Amino acid sequence: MIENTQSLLPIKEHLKVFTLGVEEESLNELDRLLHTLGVETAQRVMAPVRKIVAGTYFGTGKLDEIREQGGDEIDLFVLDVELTPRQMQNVEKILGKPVLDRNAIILEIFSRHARTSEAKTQVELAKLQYVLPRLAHLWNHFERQRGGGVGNKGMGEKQIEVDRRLVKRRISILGNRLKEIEKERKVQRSSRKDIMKAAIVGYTNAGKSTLLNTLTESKVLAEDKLFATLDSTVRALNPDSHPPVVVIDTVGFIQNIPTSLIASFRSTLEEISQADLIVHVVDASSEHAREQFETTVEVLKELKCDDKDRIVVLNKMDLLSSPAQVNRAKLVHPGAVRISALDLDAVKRLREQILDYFKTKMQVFEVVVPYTEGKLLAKIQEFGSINSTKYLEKGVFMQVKMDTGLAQKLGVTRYATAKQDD
Ligand SMILES: Nc1nc2c(ncn2[C@@H]2O[C@H](COP(=O)(O)OP(=O)(O)OP(=O)(O)O)[C@@H](O)[C@H]2O)c(=O)[nH]1
Ligand SMILES: [Mg+2]
Repeated sequence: MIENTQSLLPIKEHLKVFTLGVEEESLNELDRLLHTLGVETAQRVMAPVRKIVAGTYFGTGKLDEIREQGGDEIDLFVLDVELTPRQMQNVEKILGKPVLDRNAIILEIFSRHARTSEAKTQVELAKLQYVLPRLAHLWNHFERQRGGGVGNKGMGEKQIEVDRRLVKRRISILGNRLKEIEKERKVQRSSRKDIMKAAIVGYTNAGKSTLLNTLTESKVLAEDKLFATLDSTVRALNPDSHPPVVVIDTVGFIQNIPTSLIASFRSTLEEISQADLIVHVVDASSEHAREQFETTVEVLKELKCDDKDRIVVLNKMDLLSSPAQVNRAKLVHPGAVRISALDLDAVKRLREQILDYFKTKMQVFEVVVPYTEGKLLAKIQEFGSINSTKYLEKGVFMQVKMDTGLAQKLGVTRYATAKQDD
């Protein structure tokens, strides 16, 4: 039975991988994804496809060529496209070696990096959903890993049937577990519903976790790895601010992200849709800063979060040396805040900008809270900035600056007649 720990890649030291892609930038990224898995590409070929061949994606002539070029030394072919189960099986027959696609590589990275039980459940589910329709041919990879030979064919087919049933059962267990986790998350989220939230989003490796760490003085794992973060961490802005603001670190995006992954990470990604403000971090030092910026914008659109207020941050500015590089970075998004997440002063400026954003969303209200309404009084004091307080016969009169949405929820609806400063 395949488990989360079961690698989709053949287990072998110094695995020799041949990558085949249709687009240069994406193929380079595939090499980086493989590098994250500790695998270096031995050979690579770019072969733009004018018309996708239904059964094999690439033309069979091209595939024959690739097999010849790869020769005996190749252990695995990775195609930088999304292959249907049937295509994968057909291509494997032609190439005579194990074949994986881009989605399998991303899934493998996710499964190795998952740490929290939520992330582990989400990834295992996505992985099994990927494996199920491909079990017949992946089974051979797994069987080799188990150490046994492939055995006699009849036995193999029986075993595949058993595995298929086990995988289906496991998918349903994981689905239920995820529903439970989602419920818990909802409870956690509702306890934060009155607090202002800024979600840090962006392409993988942009520096999101590093920025969260400097903004909130925490120690979330930040690494030079693709998809180092798979779960969302919530931290209060530090030093504490008024209004209180929490910052949320999120899983990074990548082009052509497998849709099953997006679906199983729904509850994690939902943190973004609950946020008031999106802090979109871009790695300004990447050659592909603009494409990565656009991919993130696209994914935000898919998550229906594109209408949210946003601050764009060009990060890693410390790595740009020439004015030409700086100018190129600026073009990614004129008006972006330029920082290095490692530079405390720059991060402090960004912090001010985030706070200013929340302050502009606030209005000055006047309210008289009866002495019997202790809870309401406490909420107003916690989330608002009190300009003045008077103790009247009917209750406490306050002139308070607070978020208009929250004020409405609390039933504080009268705007102050004379606008006041802080
Ligand atoms: N020089 C420099 N390096 C940075 C900066 N910000 C982040 N890094 C480095 O970039 C790498 C990736 O940073 P992370 O914070 O893990 O990136 P992330 O966006 O959280 O990545 P994922 O969680 O994988 O999506 C780490 O090695 C960081 O030390 C910066 O402003 N300057
Ligand atoms: Mg991270």
